[in-house]
Amino acid sequence: MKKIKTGLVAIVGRPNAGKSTLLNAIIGEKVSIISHKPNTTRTQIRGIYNSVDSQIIFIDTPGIHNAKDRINNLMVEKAFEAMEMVDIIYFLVEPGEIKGLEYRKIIKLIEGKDVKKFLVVTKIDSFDKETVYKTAQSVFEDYKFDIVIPVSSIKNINIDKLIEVTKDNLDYGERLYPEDDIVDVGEKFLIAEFIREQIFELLKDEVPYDTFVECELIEDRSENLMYISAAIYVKRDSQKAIILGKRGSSIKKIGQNARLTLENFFGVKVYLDLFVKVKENWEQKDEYLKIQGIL
Ligand SMILES: Nc1nc2c(ncn2[C@@H]2O[C@H](COP(=O)(O)OP(=O)(O)O)[C@@H](O)[C@H]2O)c(=O)[nH]1
Ligand SMILES: [Mg+2]
Repeated sequence: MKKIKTGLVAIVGRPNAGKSTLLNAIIGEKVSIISHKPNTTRTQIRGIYNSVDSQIIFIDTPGIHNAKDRINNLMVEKAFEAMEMVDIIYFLVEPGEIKGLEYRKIIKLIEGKDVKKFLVVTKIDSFDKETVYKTAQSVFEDYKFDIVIPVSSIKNINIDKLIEVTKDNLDYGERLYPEDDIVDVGEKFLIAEFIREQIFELLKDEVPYDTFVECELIEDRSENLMYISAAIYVKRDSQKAIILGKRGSSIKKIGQNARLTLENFFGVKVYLDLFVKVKENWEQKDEYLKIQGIL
């Protein structure tokens, strides 16, 4: 059998640093949801990169931030857990990012880990070279990373290079997943995430944070048509009204957008049925956190 490079990489960094977007750029498909709001990713998402000479498992994590409530605490724990078992840590920093408490926390955490560490400066398409360089230099002063690499996930700059350098830093091993797998989460989880992404995209304030989605049913209605039903959970009646929108306009938009993402991903037509359910204090109940992979 041909020898291949294998390993695990954790992608860490502050909320909004560009972690999920980088994972998608590496995998070449949307496997992790993205939004301009911080803390969209709630649990570890594993994307699997496959090539003839490698299989690398990338773990996208919730951003490390100062958690105040239970759900946020669990999210931060997931990010820490991810760092425990990997071969390489990518620390993502946005150019010009302020070195806050979270930044210090991550630096401190990675200092103690006996793994390779890459400093990945993100979003270089929208910053000038000077800012990118200064950011890299200033972070490097705090910690001597093994590799420093500036990238743009959106403009696909240096992504191939990042993968190459990653391979160089991994050992030979065996494939853990079939070669055509790109994620290690189930379809239902992924579908729920794609719907949740639209809620984060389209709704304001605290509603997205008080929401979770459970995909209840998937049925292949024909070779080219997939039926999906999913429930959107909120905490209060007033939030249900917001999700629905005037004469159902809001939920319709969420459904339309999510359907496009789903059709793109699965390559078939999708019929998507969405419901809204009110479940007060769902974040206190383990069964609801388990559905979301947080517990
Ligand atoms: N211009 C630019 N924006 C990016 C890039 N990568 C991510 N973003 C944006 O940064 C925001 C946060 O990205 P996301 O991947 O969700 O960050 P995460 O919280 O670290 O997972 C989103 O609005 C992305 O579109 C990039 O390479 N270039
Ligand atoms: Mg994310």
